[in-house]
Amino acid sequence: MATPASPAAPRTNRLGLAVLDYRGGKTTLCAGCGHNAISERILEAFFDMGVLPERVAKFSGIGCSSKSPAYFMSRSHAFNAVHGRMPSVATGAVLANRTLLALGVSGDGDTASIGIGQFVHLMRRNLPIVYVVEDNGVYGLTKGQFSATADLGSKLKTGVANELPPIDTCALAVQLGATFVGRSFSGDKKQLSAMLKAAVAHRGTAMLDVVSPCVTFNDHEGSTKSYAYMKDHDAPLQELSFIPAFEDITVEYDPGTTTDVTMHDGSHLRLRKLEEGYDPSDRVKAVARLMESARTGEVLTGVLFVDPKAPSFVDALGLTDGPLATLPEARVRPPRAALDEIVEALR
Ligand SMILES: Cc1ncc(C[n+]2csc(CCOP(=O)(O)OP(=O)(O)O)c2C)c(N)n1
Ligand code: SF4
Ligand SMILES: [Mg+2]
Repeated sequence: MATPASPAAPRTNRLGLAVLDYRGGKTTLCAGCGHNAISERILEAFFDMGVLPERVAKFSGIGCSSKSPAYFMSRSHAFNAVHGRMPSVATGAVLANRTLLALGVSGDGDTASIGIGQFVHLMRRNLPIVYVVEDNGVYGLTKGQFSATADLGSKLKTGVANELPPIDTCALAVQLGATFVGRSFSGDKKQLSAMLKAAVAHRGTAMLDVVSPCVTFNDHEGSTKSYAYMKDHDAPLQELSFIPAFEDITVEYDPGTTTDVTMHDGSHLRLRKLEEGYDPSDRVKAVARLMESARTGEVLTGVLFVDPKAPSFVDALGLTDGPLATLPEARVRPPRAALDEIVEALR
């Protein structure tokens, strides 16, 4: 008699961890919400990259999007900040402990409405952080008011039209100096996964604006952040593939149409151009191309800008390698002679 097959062992990553080790609490968001799909892509990216969950610090503000870090990677550190104030909390944490891998999850309201002041300063500092904006064009948590990323003329379910022009978080981030800027769609598994992995490998600010439809308040006809609109207007700039440093480069390479970006850790982000002449290292053209796409109503997705060589904020500040909390007293307290010198100078 044949012996019954034993259940297959779960797939593990290079740390020997299973996907289960990257899971979080059960989601309380609406079924079909784009944010749930983004949570899945985030945990898969960290699993595939073999990042120890305990090395990751998750930061968020307030909103359905900002609740989502509770639904992945329970073993990581987490801080749910005040609405729109996540960047300053994340900045403090990263400066105090540069060994952490920071992940910020925000919403379009949290980032572009109440949090715009914090967002713009984060973008110009090049703090090492993966900053994801889950962009649905509305305040989902407070029942669907327009946010600052809602397109001009976009309609609420009641038929009310938005009369204000949108803030494009990507154009703003590129213009302010962010060193990795991309836009994706919660429904595009392949593109979003590659972009998240490259963002994790990047040592600087990686800002990803991910169109993430709110099925309850903004997925109707007339909305430009709906599944249907994205299906018809998504204009990908490249086909992306990401090869981590620990894998051999086996993907075929066609130099005429492909740009290969080497990330800090030796990983490769491969961009197979779909649009003739698009150069992701040119800030001016990236902003121009985003403005052009806004005019035509298409949603440009892919890596809009990348500069893997710019010094990060922690490098520029010359911080110590270890967490500040672990520094011995002898390194943080000035010696008696130094204090005496200061007191003497003030006499
Ligand atoms: C200081 C402050 N002002 C206003 C609110 C109310 N509020 C909670 S969430 C939210 C908007 C969230 O929108 P978004 O960031 O787009 O997240 P979503 O729910 O759409 O994912 C607002 C205005 C608040 N919690 N705190
Ligand atoms: S209200 Fe909208 S954003 Fe919030 S969980 Fe539901 S679908 Fe998602
Ligand atoms: Mg929103």
